[in-house]
Amino acid sequence: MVKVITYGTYDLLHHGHIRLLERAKALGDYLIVGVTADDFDISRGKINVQQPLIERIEAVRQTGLADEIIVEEYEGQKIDDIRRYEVDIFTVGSDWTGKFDYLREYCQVIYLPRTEGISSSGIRHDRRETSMGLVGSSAYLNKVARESAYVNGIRLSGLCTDDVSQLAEEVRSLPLVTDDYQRLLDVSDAVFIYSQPQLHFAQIQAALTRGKHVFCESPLALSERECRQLYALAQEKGCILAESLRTAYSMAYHRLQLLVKSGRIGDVVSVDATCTSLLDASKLTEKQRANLWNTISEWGPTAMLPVFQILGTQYADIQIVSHIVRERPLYDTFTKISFLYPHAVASIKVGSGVKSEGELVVSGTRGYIYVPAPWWKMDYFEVRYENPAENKRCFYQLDGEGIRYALANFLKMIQTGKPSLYISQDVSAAICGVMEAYGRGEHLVRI
Ligand code: C2G
Repeated sequence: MVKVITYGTYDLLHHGHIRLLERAKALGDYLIVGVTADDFDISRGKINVQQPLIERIEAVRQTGLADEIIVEEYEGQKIDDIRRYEVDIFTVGSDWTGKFDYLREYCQVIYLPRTEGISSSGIRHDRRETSMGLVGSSAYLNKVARESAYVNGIRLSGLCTDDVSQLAEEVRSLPLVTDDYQRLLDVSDAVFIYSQPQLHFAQIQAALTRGKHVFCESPLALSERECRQLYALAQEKGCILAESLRTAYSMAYHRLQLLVKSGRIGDVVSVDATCTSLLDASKLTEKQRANLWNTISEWGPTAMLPVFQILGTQYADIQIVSHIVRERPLYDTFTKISFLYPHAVASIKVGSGVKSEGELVVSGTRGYIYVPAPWWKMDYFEVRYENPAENKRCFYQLDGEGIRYALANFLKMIQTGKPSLYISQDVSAAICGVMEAYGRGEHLVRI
């Protein structure tokens, strides 16, 4: 019996895939098809896959061409599989010609002519592109513009800003650059908002009112009530409203949460997150200084994310200690917030005028998780125990600081109509609640 093996993502199965499988089957008597796992695709840069693994496996099974289906999960697995299943022939489409010659050591390698004129990325792209407008003046929008190129199905429609001085040429040369927000909405299906926090509520409300989807940097609003009002409006309008906090969409951060929730470090007693980045405001123009976010807005939501997602949003008490250098608008250079829970405590430290170690530590009754700085762009963390021999190191792919994964998830939410599971409305509202308390000077001690 001649055994043949082939591998693929098989996203949005099309006739190009099926023709490949038919010809692969014809090469022998028994065809094994390796379907790539979601993580494996992300690790090799395929972040736009629409269907989860289970759906892609089922689509291949439905063709009736595979005698056996396995999952491809790691780099180099092909060698293991060829030896384990005693494969005679490895085959794959000619777009991979030369890439798998190393397998000739284990079996025959045949590249089959690729079917021209069809591809999963083409189907994704044709699935009604989403035009997305950028809102704000921060240099962060330059990264968003660059990262959006990795997400097929998103097209940048334009920019609404009152100051282009920090924006790169590729942003300034978008089809529409205006300070008229309604004009940007005219040409957009969705907006990415990274403007001043105090503008978020009105900008989100205006976009949703016009049936536009919104991806906005946290905080969505400066009060819990307004935040929930926005989510209610999004639901009423059938639009997506999601937080664009890139950390929430990174594989490493998502897996960290799953490990914690699975009890691997026992009961969590403390979560400590620090985010600092020194800012030299003296180099900024007057306009840039006026558009600066205060530190609690810039870093607070990111630092609060693991606190609220691991310990929940129902803290019993909160204490805020802040170094405030300006009242109107409020500007802090360093803020520490402590949250008291019935059986746990959490603290965040954020600073733009103070430098500290940007680490995240989740402390439990059996062990703890340590994420080195800059934890908010994590691609690695350690699970540590009393006996170091039990320690576990976890590595994950993180390209482009994670912004492309956030954008890919935003697009998926728009296409499926299902809001994000990455940041719940309660977490989003809790963040806004802290911003509200801070703004009112509640629970606040000045240093
Ligand atoms: N294919 C084809 N014609 C197309 C599209 C795809 O012959 N128009 C072939 C590919 O060459 C591949 C298989 O169909 O052999 C599955 O393609 P994809 O799902 O795009 O996955 P890909 O990552 O290209 O698969 O490690 C090997 C790779 O996983 C190969």
